[in-house]
Amino acid sequence: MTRVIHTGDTHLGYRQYHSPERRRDFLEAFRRVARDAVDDDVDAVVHAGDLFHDRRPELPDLLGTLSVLRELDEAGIPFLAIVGNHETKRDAQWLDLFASLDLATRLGDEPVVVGDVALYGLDYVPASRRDDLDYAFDPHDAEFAALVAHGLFEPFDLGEWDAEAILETADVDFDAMLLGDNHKPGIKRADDGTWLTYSGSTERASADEREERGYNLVTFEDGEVTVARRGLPTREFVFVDVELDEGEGHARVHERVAQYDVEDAVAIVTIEGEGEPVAPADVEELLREAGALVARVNDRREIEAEAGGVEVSFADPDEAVRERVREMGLSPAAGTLDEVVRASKVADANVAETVERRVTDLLESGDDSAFDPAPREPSGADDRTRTAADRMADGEDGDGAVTDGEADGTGGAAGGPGRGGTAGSDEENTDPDTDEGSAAESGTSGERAAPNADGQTSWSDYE
Ligand SMILES: [Mn+2]
Repeated sequence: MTRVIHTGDTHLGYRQYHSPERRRDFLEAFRRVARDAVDDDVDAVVHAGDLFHDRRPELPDLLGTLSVLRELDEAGIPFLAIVGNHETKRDAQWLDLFASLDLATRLGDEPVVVGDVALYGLDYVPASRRDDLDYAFDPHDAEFAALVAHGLFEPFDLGEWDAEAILETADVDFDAMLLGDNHKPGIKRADDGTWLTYSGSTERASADEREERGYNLVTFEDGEVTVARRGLPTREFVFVDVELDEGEGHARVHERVAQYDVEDAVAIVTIEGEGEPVAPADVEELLREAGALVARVNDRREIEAEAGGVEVSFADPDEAVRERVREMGLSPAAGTLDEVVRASKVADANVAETVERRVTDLLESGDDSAFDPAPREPSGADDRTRTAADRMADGEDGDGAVTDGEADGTGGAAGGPGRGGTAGSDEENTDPDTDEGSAAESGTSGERAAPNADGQTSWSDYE
Protein backbone atom coordinates (compact mmCIF):
# COMPACT_ATOMS: atom_id res chain seq x y z
CA MET A 1 0.00 0.00 0.00
CA THR A 2 1.18 3.49 -0.82
CA ARG A 3 -0.38 6.61 0.64
CA VAL A 4 0.36 10.14 -0.46
CA ILE A 5 -0.99 13.54 0.43
CA HIS A 6 -2.08 15.41 -2.68
CA THR A 7 -2.09 19.16 -2.17
CA GLY A 8 -1.58 22.27 -4.28
CA ASP A 9 -2.43 25.92 -4.82
CA THR A 10 -0.70 26.90 -1.62
CA HIS A 11 -0.03 30.43 -2.87
CA LEU A 12 2.77 31.19 -0.44
CA GLY A 13 3.63 34.85 -0.31
CA TYR A 14 0.15 36.05 -1.07
CA ARG A 15 -0.46 39.13 1.01
CA GLN A 16 -4.19 38.92 0.56
CA TYR A 17 -6.05 42.12 1.40
CA HIS A 18 -2.61 43.66 1.97
CA SER A 19 -2.58 41.78 5.22
CA PRO A 20 0.69 40.44 6.64
CA GLU A 21 -1.39 38.10 8.77
CA ARG A 22 -2.97 36.61 5.68
CA ARG A 23 0.46 36.11 4.21
CA ARG A 24 1.40 34.13 7.31
CA ASP A 25 -1.85 32.18 7.05
CA PHE A 26 -0.87 30.80 3.66
CA LEU A 27 2.45 29.56 5.04
CA GLU A 28 0.71 28.18 8.09
CA ALA A 29 -1.63 26.14 5.91
CA PHE A 30 1.34 24.66 4.08
CA ARG A 31 2.98 23.81 7.40
CA ARG A 32 -0.17 22.09 8.62
CA VAL A 33 -0.29 19.91 5.54
CA ALA A 34 3.35 18.96 6.08
CA ARG A 35 2.78 18.20 9.75
CA ASP A 36 -0.22 16.05 8.91
CA ALA A 37 2.02 14.21 6.48
CA VAL A 38 4.56 13.63 9.23
CA ASP A 39 1.95 12.64 11.82
CA ASP A 40 0.39 10.18 9.36
CA ASP A 41 3.72 9.02 8.07
CA VAL A 42 2.53 9.13 4.47
CA ASP A 43 4.88 8.00 1.75
CA ALA A 44 5.08 11.38 -0.02
CA VAL A 45 3.59 14.82 -0.33
CA VAL A 46 2.59 15.49 -3.92
CA HIS A 47 2.15 19.16 -4.83
CA ALA A 48 0.18 20.02 -7.95
CA GLY A 49 1.52 23.50 -8.54
CA ASP A 50 1.18 27.11 -7.41
CA LEU A 51 3.30 26.62 -4.34
CA PHE A 52 3.96 30.34 -4.68
CA HIS A 53 1.47 33.04 -5.42
CA ASP A 54 3.96 34.91 -7.46
CA ARG A 55 6.93 34.12 -9.62
CA ARG A 56 8.92 36.43 -7.40
CA PRO A 57 8.43 35.24 -3.86
CA GLU A 58 10.30 37.28 -1.30
CA LEU A 59 12.91 36.06 1.12
CA PRO A 60 10.52 35.50 4.03
CA ASP A 61 8.40 33.31 1.77
CA LEU A 62 11.41 31.32 0.61
CA LEU A 63 12.70 30.93 4.16
CA GLY A 64 9.28 29.79 5.33
CA THR A 65 9.07 27.32 2.47
CA LEU A 66 12.50 25.94 3.26
CA SER A 67 11.59 25.45 6.90
CA VAL A 68 8.50 23.44 5.96
CA LEU A 69 10.34 21.38 3.36
CA ARG A 70 12.98 20.65 5.97
CA GLU A 71 10.37 19.27 8.35
CA LEU A 72 9.31 16.85 5.65
CA ASP A 73 12.89 16.00 4.82
CA GLU A 74 13.77 15.29 8.44
CA ALA A 75 10.80 12.92 8.60
CA GLY A 76 11.99 11.21 5.45
CA ILE A 77 8.93 12.22 3.45
CA PRO A 78 9.66 13.20 -0.14
CA PHE A 79 8.10 16.37 -1.57
CA LEU A 80 7.25 15.85 -5.24
CA ALA A 81 6.00 18.80 -7.21
CA ILE A 82 5.27 20.51 -10.50
CA VAL A 83 5.15 24.15 -11.56
CA GLY A 84 1.88 26.10 -11.73
CA ASN A 85 0.87 29.12 -13.71
CA HIS A 86 1.30 31.58 -10.87
CA GLU A 87 4.90 30.82 -10.19
CA THR A 88 6.24 29.96 -13.64
CA LYS A 89 9.47 31.68 -14.48
CA ARG A 90 10.94 31.50 -17.92
CA ASP A 91 14.47 30.64 -17.03
CA ALA A 92 14.51 28.28 -14.07
CA GLN A 93 11.94 27.40 -11.47
CA TRP A 94 12.03 27.88 -7.72
CA LEU A 95 11.32 24.20 -7.48
CA ASP A 96 14.67 23.52 -9.11
CA LEU A 97 16.35 25.42 -6.30
CA PHE A 98 14.66 23.24 -3.69
CA ALA A 99 15.53 20.17 -5.74
CA SER A 100 19.18 21.24 -5.80
CA LEU A 101 19.04 21.32 -2.00
CA ASP A 102 17.57 17.80 -2.02
CA LEU A 103 14.38 19.14 -0.43
CA ALA A 104 12.12 18.48 -3.41
CA THR A 105 11.79 16.44 -6.57
CA ARG A 106 10.44 17.97 -9.72
CA LEU A 107 8.10 15.59 -11.50
CA GLY A 108 8.18 15.28 -15.27
CA ASP A 109 8.28 12.75 -18.10
CA GLU A 110 10.35 10.25 -16.19
CA PRO A 111 8.77 8.20 -13.44
CA VAL A 112 9.58 8.90 -9.81
CA VAL A 113 8.65 5.77 -7.96
CA VAL A 114 7.28 5.97 -4.42
CA GLY A 115 6.30 2.58 -3.05
CA ASP A 116 3.95 1.02 -5.59
CA VAL A 117 3.37 4.20 -7.55
CA ALA A 118 5.17 5.78 -10.49
CA LEU A 119 4.56 9.53 -10.38
CA TYR A 120 4.84 11.82 -13.39
CA GLY A 121 4.40 15.56 -13.77
CA LEU A 122 2.89 17.96 -16.27
CA ASP A 123 3.57 21.61 -15.49
CA TYR A 124 1.10 24.28 -16.48
CA VAL A 125 1.36 24.93 -20.22
CA PRO A 126 -0.35 27.94 -21.82
CA ALA A 127 -3.14 27.06 -24.24
CA SER A 128 -1.18 28.35 -27.20
CA ARG A 129 1.55 25.76 -26.67
CA ARG A 130 -0.53 22.72 -25.87
CA ASP A 131 -0.77 21.54 -29.46
CA ASP A 132 2.96 20.87 -29.34
CA LEU A 133 2.68 18.51 -26.40
CA ASP A 134 3.05 14.83 -27.20
CA TYR A 135 2.36 13.49 -23.70
CA ALA A 136 5.23 11.06 -24.07
CA PHE A 137 6.20 9.55 -20.74
CA ASP A 138 8.95 7.07 -20.02
CA PRO A 139 7.79 3.59 -19.07
CA HIS A 140 7.71 2.29 -15.51
CA ASP A 141 7.27 -1.06 -13.86
CA ALA A 142 5.37 0.00 -10.74
CA GLU A 143 1.92 -1.31 -9.91
CA PHE A 144 0.28 2.11 -10.26
CA ALA A 145 0.93 5.32 -12.18
CA ALA A 146 -0.29 8.82 -11.42
CA LEU A 147 0.06 12.05 -13.38
CA VAL A 148 0.33 15.29 -11.41
CA ALA A 149 -0.80 18.21 -13.57
CA HIS A 150 -1.66 21.90 -13.31
CA GLY A 151 -4.41 23.49 -15.38
CA LEU A 152 -8.15 23.82 -15.72
CA PHE A 153 -9.10 20.42 -17.01
CA GLU A 154 -12.24 19.11 -18.54
CA PRO A 155 -14.46 17.48 -17.44
CA PHE A 156 -14.45 19.83 -14.44
CA ASP A 157 -16.22 23.15 -14.49
CA LEU A 158 -14.24 25.84 -16.29
CA GLY A 159 -12.18 23.14 -17.93
CA GLU A 160 -10.35 24.14 -21.08
CA TRP A 161 -7.74 21.37 -21.29
CA ASP A 162 -9.11 17.92 -21.97
CA ALA A 163 -7.95 15.38 -19.41
CA GLU A 164 -9.51 12.47 -21.30
CA ALA A 165 -7.56 13.42 -24.42
CA ILE A 166 -4.35 13.44 -22.39
CA LEU A 167 -5.12 10.00 -21.00
CA GLU A 168 -5.83 8.68 -24.50
CA THR A 169 -2.66 10.16 -25.97
CA ALA A 170 -0.27 9.36 -23.14
CA ASP A 171 1.81 6.25 -23.56
CA VAL A 172 1.55 5.46 -19.86
CA ASP A 173 -1.67 4.06 -18.48
CA PHE A 174 -2.49 6.31 -15.53
CA ASP A 175 -4.61 5.26 -12.58
CA ALA A 176 -5.07 8.82 -11.33
CA MET A 177 -4.54 12.43 -12.30
CA LEU A 178 -3.75 14.56 -9.25
CA LEU A 179 -4.58 18.10 -10.26
CA GLY A 180 -3.97 21.69 -9.28
CA ASP A 181 -5.13 25.09 -10.52
CA ASN A 182 -8.80 24.89 -9.78
CA HIS A 183 -9.09 25.96 -6.16
CA LYS A 184 -12.34 24.13 -5.79
CA PRO A 185 -11.78 20.53 -4.71
CA GLY A 186 -13.41 17.88 -6.83
CA ILE A 187 -13.25 14.32 -8.04
CA LYS A 188 -14.47 12.67 -11.23
CA ARG A 189 -13.80 9.48 -13.08
CA ALA A 190 -12.66 9.35 -16.69
CA ASP A 191 -14.24 6.92 -19.14
CA ASP A 192 -11.33 4.55 -18.75
CA GLY A 193 -11.73 4.52 -14.98
CA THR A 194 -8.87 6.90 -14.18
CA TRP A 195 -9.58 9.05 -11.15
CA LEU A 196 -9.30 12.80 -11.73
CA THR A 197 -9.12 14.94 -8.64
CA TYR A 198 -8.42 18.50 -7.56
CA SER A 199 -7.19 18.94 -4.00
CA GLY A 200 -8.26 22.58 -3.97
CA SER A 201 -6.37 25.41 -2.32
CA THR A 202 -5.23 25.27 1.29
CA GLU A 203 -6.27 28.81 2.23
CA ARG A 204 -8.98 30.92 0.68
CA ALA A 205 -7.19 32.78 -2.06
CA SER A 206 -10.48 34.34 -3.06
CA ALA A 207 -13.66 35.27 -1.27
CA ASP A 208 -15.33 32.93 -3.73
CA GLU A 209 -13.73 29.98 -2.06
CA ARG A 210 -16.37 29.63 0.59
CA GLU A 211 -16.22 25.93 1.27
CA GLU A 212 -13.81 24.32 3.67
CA ARG A 213 -10.20 24.09 2.50
CA GLY A 214 -8.21 20.89 2.66
CA TYR A 215 -6.20 18.32 0.78
CA ASN A 216 -6.51 14.77 -0.53
CA LEU A 217 -5.19 11.61 1.01
CA VAL A 218 -4.69 9.18 -1.87
CA THR A 219 -4.23 5.48 -1.22
CA PHE A 220 -2.99 3.01 -3.81
CA GLU A 221 -3.73 -0.54 -2.73
CA ASP A 222 -4.82 -3.87 -4.23
CA GLY A 223 -5.31 -2.46 -7.68
CA GLU A 224 -7.55 0.33 -6.37
CA VAL A 225 -7.04 4.04 -5.91
CA THR A 226 -8.94 5.65 -3.06
CA VAL A 227 -9.17 9.41 -2.64
CA ALA A 228 -10.18 10.75 0.77
CA ARG A 229 -10.59 14.38 1.60
CA ARG A 230 -9.28 16.02 4.73
CA GLY A 231 -10.20 19.47 5.97
CA LEU A 232 -7.75 22.07 7.21
CA PRO A 233 -8.35 24.64 9.91
CA THR A 234 -7.91 27.96 8.16
CA ARG A 235 -8.51 31.61 8.84
CA GLU A 236 -12.19 32.14 9.40
CA PHE A 237 -14.07 33.97 6.66
CA VAL A 238 -17.40 35.39 7.72
CA PHE A 239 -19.76 36.06 4.85
CA VAL A 240 -22.58 38.44 5.65
CA ASP A 241 -25.03 38.57 2.80
CA VAL A 242 -27.56 41.36 3.10
CA GLU A 243 -30.59 41.75 0.89
CA LEU A 244 -32.00 45.23 1.33
CA ASP A 245 -35.62 46.06 0.69
CA GLU A 246 -36.94 49.36 -0.47
CA GLY A 247 -36.32 51.98 2.19
CA GLU A 248 -33.71 49.96 4.06
CA GLY A 249 -30.13 51.07 4.41
CA HIS A 250 -27.41 51.47 6.93
CA ALA A 251 -29.39 50.44 9.95
CA ARG A 252 -30.32 47.13 8.36
CA VAL A 253 -26.73 46.40 7.34
CA HIS A 254 -25.54 47.15 10.87
CA GLU A 255 -28.20 44.91 12.28
CA ARG A 256 -27.12 42.02 10.07
CA VAL A 257 -23.43 42.54 10.73
CA ALA A 258 -24.05 42.53 14.49
CA GLN A 259 -25.42 38.99 14.23
CA TYR A 260 -21.98 37.62 13.41
CA ASP A 261 -18.82 37.08 15.38
CA VAL A 262 -16.10 38.53 13.20
CA GLU A 263 -13.27 38.51 15.72
CA ASP A 264 -10.01 37.83 13.89
CA ALA A 265 -11.93 36.86 10.80
CA VAL A 266 -11.94 38.10 7.25
CA ALA A 267 -15.41 39.61 7.07
CA ILE A 268 -17.03 40.01 3.68
CA VAL A 269 -20.31 41.89 3.54
CA THR A 270 -22.25 41.60 0.31
CA ILE A 271 -25.18 43.92 -0.23
CA GLU A 272 -27.85 43.19 -2.80
CA GLY A 273 -31.41 44.19 -3.48
CA GLU A 274 -32.83 47.68 -3.29
CA GLY A 275 -32.66 50.26 -0.57
CA GLU A 276 -30.67 53.34 0.14
CA PRO A 277 -27.01 54.00 -0.49
CA VAL A 278 -24.71 52.57 2.18
CA ALA A 279 -21.23 53.92 2.77
CA PRO A 280 -18.85 50.94 2.64
CA ALA A 281 -16.32 52.73 4.82
CA ASP A 282 -18.82 52.95 7.66
CA VAL A 283 -19.57 49.26 7.49
CA GLU A 284 -15.89 48.38 7.34
CA GLU A 285 -15.26 50.56 10.35
CA LEU A 286 -17.97 48.74 12.23
CA LEU A 287 -16.43 45.39 11.36
CA ARG A 288 -12.99 46.48 12.44
CA GLU A 289 -14.35 47.74 15.73
CA ALA A 290 -15.83 44.28 16.19
CA GLY A 291 -12.35 42.84 15.82
CA ALA A 292 -12.32 41.72 12.19
CA LEU A 293 -8.85 41.18 10.78
CA VAL A 294 -10.02 42.30 7.36
CA ALA A 295 -13.28 43.97 6.40
CA ARG A 296 -14.66 44.22 2.90
CA VAL A 297 -17.95 45.44 1.58
CA ASN A 298 -19.27 44.53 -1.85
CA ASP A 299 -22.28 46.56 -2.83
CA ARG A 300 -23.75 44.82 -5.82
CA ARG A 301 -26.68 47.10 -6.24
CA GLU A 302 -26.84 49.62 -8.96
CA ILE A 303 -28.01 52.65 -7.18
CA GLU A 304 -29.47 55.32 -9.33
CA ALA A 305 -28.54 58.69 -8.10
CA GLU A 306 -31.51 60.96 -7.96
CA ALA A 307 -30.95 64.51 -8.82
CA GLY A 308 -33.76 65.75 -6.65
CA GLY A 309 -35.76 67.25 -9.42
CA VAL A 310 -32.90 69.19 -10.86
CA GLU A 311 -31.77 67.82 -14.14
CA VAL A 312 -28.03 67.64 -14.28
CA SER A 313 -26.41 66.48 -17.45
CA PHE A 314 -22.92 65.09 -17.61
CA ALA A 315 -21.17 64.01 -20.73
CA ASP A 316 -20.86 60.23 -20.81
CA PRO A 317 -17.38 59.63 -19.42
CA ASP A 318 -17.31 56.05 -20.68
CA GLU A 319 -17.98 57.17 -24.21
CA ALA A 320 -15.32 59.85 -23.89
CA VAL A 321 -12.81 57.22 -22.88
CA ARG A 322 -13.86 54.89 -25.71
CA GLU A 323 -13.46 57.69 -28.20
CA ARG A 324 -10.06 58.57 -26.89
CA VAL A 325 -8.94 54.95 -27.07
CA ARG A 326 -10.16 54.67 -30.66
CA GLU A 327 -8.07 57.65 -31.56
CA MET A 328 -4.95 56.19 -30.10
CA GLY A 329 -4.41 53.64 -32.83
CA LEU A 330 -3.76 50.82 -30.44
CA SER A 331 -2.58 47.47 -31.70
CA PRO A 332 -4.97 44.53 -31.41
CA ALA A 333 -2.87 43.35 -28.47
CA ALA A 334 -3.18 46.67 -26.70
CA GLY A 335 -6.87 46.76 -27.47
CA THR A 336 -7.30 43.36 -25.90
CA LEU A 337 -5.53 44.49 -22.78
CA ASP A 338 -7.55 47.67 -22.65
CA GLU A 339 -10.66 45.58 -22.84
CA VAL A 340 -9.51 43.35 -20.02
CA VAL A 341 -8.46 46.23 -17.81
CA ARG A 342 -11.32 48.57 -18.40
CA ALA A 343 -14.34 47.09 -20.02
CA SER A 344 -14.61 43.38 -19.64
CA LYS A 345 -16.30 41.34 -17.04
CA VAL A 346 -13.00 40.14 -15.67
CA ALA A 347 -13.13 40.81 -11.96
CA ASP A 348 -10.74 43.44 -10.73
CA ALA A 349 -8.87 40.92 -8.73
CA ASN A 350 -8.17 38.88 -11.83
CA VAL A 351 -7.17 41.58 -14.23
CA ALA A 352 -3.42 41.42 -13.71
CA GLU A 353 -3.12 37.73 -14.31
CA THR A 354 -5.49 37.85 -17.26
CA VAL A 355 -3.35 40.54 -18.82
CA GLU A 356 -0.25 38.53 -18.17
CA ARG A 357 -1.64 35.39 -19.70
CA ARG A 358 -2.91 37.16 -22.76
CA VAL A 359 0.41 38.84 -23.35
CA THR A 360 2.23 35.57 -22.79
CA ASP A 361 -0.05 33.76 -25.18
CA LEU A 362 0.40 36.46 -27.80
CA LEU A 363 4.16 36.39 -27.46
CA GLU A 364 4.24 32.64 -27.64
CA SER A 365 1.95 32.47 -30.62
CA GLY A 366 4.80 33.86 -32.71
CA ASP A 367 2.43 36.15 -34.56
CA ASP A 368 3.69 39.67 -34.05
CA SER A 369 0.98 41.32 -36.07
CA ALA A 370 -1.11 41.67 -32.96
CA PHE A 371 1.39 44.28 -31.84
CA ASP A 372 1.15 46.40 -35.00
CA PRO A 373 -0.58 49.69 -34.34
CA ALA A 374 -3.98 50.16 -35.88
CA PRO A 375 -4.39 53.02 -38.33
CA ARG A 376 -5.14 56.11 -36.38
CA GLU A 377 -8.49 57.67 -36.70
CA PRO A 378 -8.18 61.29 -37.50
CA SER A 379 -9.98 63.31 -34.94
CA GLY A 380 -9.06 66.63 -36.29
CA ALA A 381 -7.56 67.64 -33.07
CA ASP A 382 -4.01 68.18 -32.36
CA ASP A 383 -2.50 66.27 -29.65
CA ARG A 384 -5.30 63.81 -29.52
CA THR A 385 -4.21 61.95 -32.59
CA ARG A 386 -0.88 61.05 -31.18
CA THR A 387 -0.37 57.48 -30.19
CA ALA A 388 0.76 56.39 -26.83
CA ALA A 389 4.11 55.65 -28.37
CA ASP A 390 4.40 59.18 -29.65
CA ARG A 391 3.74 60.54 -26.27
CA MET A 392 6.18 58.24 -24.64
CA ALA A 393 8.77 59.29 -27.17
CA ASP A 394 8.12 62.82 -26.15
CA GLY A 395 8.93 61.87 -22.66
CA GLU A 396 5.46 62.06 -21.38
CA ASP A 397 4.19 59.65 -19.00
CA GLY A 398 3.17 56.37 -20.30
CA ASP A 399 -0.33 56.07 -20.75
CA GLY A 400 -1.68 54.58 -17.83
CA ALA A 401 -1.84 51.28 -19.47
CA VAL A 402 -0.59 49.82 -16.36
CA THR A 403 -1.31 51.57 -13.22
CA ASP A 404 -0.11 50.97 -9.91
CA GLY A 405 0.56 47.67 -8.52
CA GLU A 406 0.92 48.28 -4.92
CA ALA A 407 4.09 47.52 -3.27
CA ASP A 408 3.02 44.12 -2.23
CA GLY A 409 1.93 43.26 -5.60
CA THR A 410 -1.67 42.75 -5.06
CA GLY A 411 -2.35 45.92 -6.75
CA GLY A 412 -5.36 47.68 -7.52
CA ALA A 413 -6.73 47.49 -10.89
CA ALA A 414 -4.41 44.81 -11.39
CA GLY A 415 -5.87 41.73 -10.28
CA GLY A 416 -5.52 38.69 -12.04
CA PRO A 417 -6.21 36.96 -15.01
CA GLY A 418 -8.23 34.41 -15.93
CA ARG A 419 -6.87 32.27 -18.35
CA GLY A 420 -6.61 33.75 -21.54
CA GLY A 421 -9.99 34.39 -22.08
CA THR A 422 -11.77 31.62 -20.57
CA ALA A 423 -13.56 33.64 -18.28
CA GLY A 424 -13.68 32.09 -15.12
CA SER A 425 -11.06 30.05 -13.77
CA ASP A 426 -11.27 29.14 -10.30
CA GLU A 427 -9.72 32.31 -9.88
CA GLU A 428 -12.19 34.27 -11.66
CA ASN A 429 -13.69 36.04 -8.81
CA THR A 430 -17.12 37.25 -9.18
CA ASP A 431 -16.78 39.54 -6.29
CA PRO A 432 -15.96 42.97 -7.34
CA ASP A 433 -13.93 43.04 -4.27
CA THR A 434 -12.63 46.35 -4.64
CA ASP A 435 -9.10 46.81 -4.31
CA GLU A 436 -7.05 44.01 -4.24
CA GLY A 437 -8.48 41.07 -4.79
CA SER A 438 -10.04 39.28 -2.50
CA ALA A 439 -9.95 37.14 -4.88
CA ALA A 440 -7.21 36.37 -5.65
CA GLU A 441 -5.83 33.61 -6.21
CA SER A 442 -5.59 35.20 -8.81
CA GLY A 443 -4.48 37.30 -7.14
CA THR A 444 -2.53 38.41 -8.69
CA SER A 445 -0.25 40.53 -8.32
CA GLY A 446 -0.14 43.69 -9.87
CA GLU A 447 3.49 43.87 -9.33
CA ARG A 448 4.27 40.86 -11.32
CA ALA A 449 2.19 41.78 -14.24
CA ALA A 450 2.94 45.39 -14.20
CA PRO A 451 5.99 46.86 -15.75
CA ASN A 452 6.02 49.61 -13.24
CA ALA A 453 7.73 52.85 -13.19
CA ASP A 454 9.84 51.57 -10.40
CA GLY A 455 11.53 49.36 -12.88
CA GLN A 456 11.08 46.25 -10.86
CA THR A 457 9.44 44.38 -13.64
CA SER A 458 10.49 44.38 -17.21
CA TRP A 459 9.11 42.71 -20.23
CA SER A 460 12.02 40.36 -20.16
CA ASP A 461 10.33 38.80 -17.20
CA TYR A 462 7.90 37.42 -19.67
CA GLU A 463 10.41 35.94 -21.99
MN1 LIG B 1 -3.71 28.51 -7.98
